[in-house]
Amino acid sequence: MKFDVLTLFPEMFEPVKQSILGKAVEKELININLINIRDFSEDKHKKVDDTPYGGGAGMVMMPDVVYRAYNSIKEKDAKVIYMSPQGKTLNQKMVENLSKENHIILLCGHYEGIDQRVLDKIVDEEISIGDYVLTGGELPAMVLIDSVSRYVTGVLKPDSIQEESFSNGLLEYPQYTRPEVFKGEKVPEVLLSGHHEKIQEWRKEKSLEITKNKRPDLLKK
Ligand code: 4H7
Repeated sequence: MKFDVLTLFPEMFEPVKQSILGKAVEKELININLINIRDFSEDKHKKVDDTPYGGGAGMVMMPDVVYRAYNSIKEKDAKVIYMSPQGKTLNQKMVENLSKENHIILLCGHYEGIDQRVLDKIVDEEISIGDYVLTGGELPAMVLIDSVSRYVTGVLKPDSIQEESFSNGLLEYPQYTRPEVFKGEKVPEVLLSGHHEKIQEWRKEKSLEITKNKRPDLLKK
C-alpha cells in the first residue's frame, strides 16, 4: 500500500516511523511518501498561500502550487483524499474499504484550507475524522494511514483484526496481564482456568455488557 502525502509540514509525520507502523514501513509493507507542497512554489520567497478573495481572516493555500505538487506524483489508479471537516466522518467500514486500494494520495490543508478550484479538479473523496476543528489535515492524514495500514497483510498478527472493536459491532472485552494480584485485585478466575470455550463465552458476555453500558447506540444498529 502506497500513501503519498501532500503537506506543508512533512516533519509532522515523524511519529509514524515508530512502533507497529514504523516496522511496516521498514518491511516495505507500506510506503509513506511525503511531498512538501512548498517545494512547488515558484515564488522567490517560496510563498504558498495568499489572502482570501472577499476578505476575512487567515490565508488560503494557492491552487497552482498545490496542483504542481499533485502533478509530481499523480497516477491514474490513485485515490485522492482531502482531509477536511466537511468530509464524510471516517468509520471502520470506510477504513476497511480504503485498505483495498493500492495507492492513496492524502491532501492536507492548513490555515483556512485550499483554493476550491484545485480541489474540484483533483479530489475524489473528502474525509473528516470527527466533528472538531484542527489546525491542519496532517493529524487526520496520520489517523487514516494508521487505521488503514492495520488491514494491510503482514502489518498485524493474523488474528488481531477480527477480535477488535467495531469489526463485530461490539466494544472489546477487558484485558489482564501479570501480576495475578494487583493491589488486592485478582485477575478474573476464568482467565486462569485454561478452559478455552469458557473464556470465549466470558469475553463475549463482557463485550456485550460494556457495549450496553458505554455505547448503547452500537447495539441499535
Ligand atoms: C481542510 C479544510 C480536518 C483542512 C479546512 C482538517 C478538522 C479536520 C482544514 C480546514 C481540519 C477533521 C480551515 C478547518 C480552518 C478549520 C478553522 C484544517 N480540521 N480548516 N478552520 N475533523 N483543519 O477531520
